[in-house]
Amino acid sequence: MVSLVVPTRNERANIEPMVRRTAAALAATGERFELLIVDDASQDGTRQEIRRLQVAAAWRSPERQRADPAGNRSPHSKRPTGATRANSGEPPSGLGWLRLIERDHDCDLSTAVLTGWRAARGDVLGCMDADLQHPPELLTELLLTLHERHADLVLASRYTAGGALGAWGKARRLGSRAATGLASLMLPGTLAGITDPMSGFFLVRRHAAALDALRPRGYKILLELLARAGPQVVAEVPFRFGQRTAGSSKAGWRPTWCFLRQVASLAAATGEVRRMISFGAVGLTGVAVNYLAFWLLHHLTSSTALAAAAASAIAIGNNFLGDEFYTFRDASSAAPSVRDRLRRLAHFYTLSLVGLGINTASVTLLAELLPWPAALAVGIALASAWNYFSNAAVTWRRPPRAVRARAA
Ligand SMILES: Nc1nc2c(ncn2[C@@H]2O[C@H](COP(=O)(O)OP(=O)(O)OP(=O)(O)O)[C@@H](O)[C@H]2O)c(=O)[nH]1
Ligand SMILES: [Mg+2]
Repeated sequence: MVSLVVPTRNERANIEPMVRRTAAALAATGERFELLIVDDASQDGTRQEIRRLQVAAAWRSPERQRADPAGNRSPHSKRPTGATRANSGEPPSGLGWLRLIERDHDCDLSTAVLTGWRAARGDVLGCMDADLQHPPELLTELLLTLHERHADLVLASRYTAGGALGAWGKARRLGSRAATGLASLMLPGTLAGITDPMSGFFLVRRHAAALDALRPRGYKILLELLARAGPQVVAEVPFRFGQRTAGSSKAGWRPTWCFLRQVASLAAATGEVRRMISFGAVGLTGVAVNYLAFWLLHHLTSSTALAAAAASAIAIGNNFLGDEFYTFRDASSAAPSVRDRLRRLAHFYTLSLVGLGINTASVTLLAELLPWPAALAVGIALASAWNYFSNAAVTWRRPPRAVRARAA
């Protein structure tokens, strides 16, 4: 059974078409389903509209209405318990239920989805926006892909080949790209190969969702799931993000702030912060090696430039060994042949040279504007950030998790 959670806040005008189209798309798969609408303190009659549909049966797909015009009630329905109020819109003896969960306190998108999943009865859980920006018709393909690809999770992606952002303005496109890029940089292991970790449209098998491990806050429940539950096989289906035609957006600064906190907390939970600290510590040993090597070499050669260049090369080699065998040991042990290690060494040297260039260029430019210790501090910070993120993304790149699904 598929349990699709749709969080709502003041979406009255979208409810009827969303429920009708969703029911038709899920009924087309032939699987039983429940549509759980989790409403947070709507004031515009959203709840009344859902209750109306529960009795009117207008949400049933045309096939279902024909198959069971009498609208018999299902014996499988049971009321979930808990702090939230819920009711069951029971379908004709067959495929679908329409349920409403009402919350009036602690409203938050991610916890709304989790509340829905906790009350859900299906072995496949899902999430979709109510405002039709996620085309419900895609549910049929999502479910098919989940089964065909034996995936733990299938997500609708705006960024994979065939996907699109639709009618978004420049600023919003840029914001979305920046958020996706930041998350991928900060969580390279978790998000390797996943093009749209911010998608709010996906299906996941219950056993791969690890509901008790999730600590959701804010908007990005998929990110939370990918990082904390770690589904093994992820598939993507392209889609074009639709336009909101009714109701108003709840996007704003609060979700942005929540997102930044969420990424930081997931980076800590998945060991990425520890990895950054380790990379920094290895870098500090490199400074000590650099000094020592320069001191020794300066005694052996009369050329200061040669001694400095050789000492730097030795220090970079030291850093490589520390990162290969400690900081990124999980990635390097997955490809331990001499050839792989030499390839990584070549990448590391190349990226370190670029880092040196970044440092030199920024110190040279900033020394005109700032006292030299401040200019040097900025140069070192920029070069260190470059070294870490470029090596995490290239030298010790984690194998991609996503399985590409059919193109649109
Ligand atoms: N239950 C619940 N649902 C919410 C909350 N905030 C937003 N939603 C719902 O979550 C879905 C996504 O919210 P939107 O406001 O459409 O966010 P968005 O798609 O990023 O923004 P737009 O593109 O401007 O529509 C919609 O179905 C909203 O009704 C909340 O606090 N609680
Ligand atoms: Mg929306």
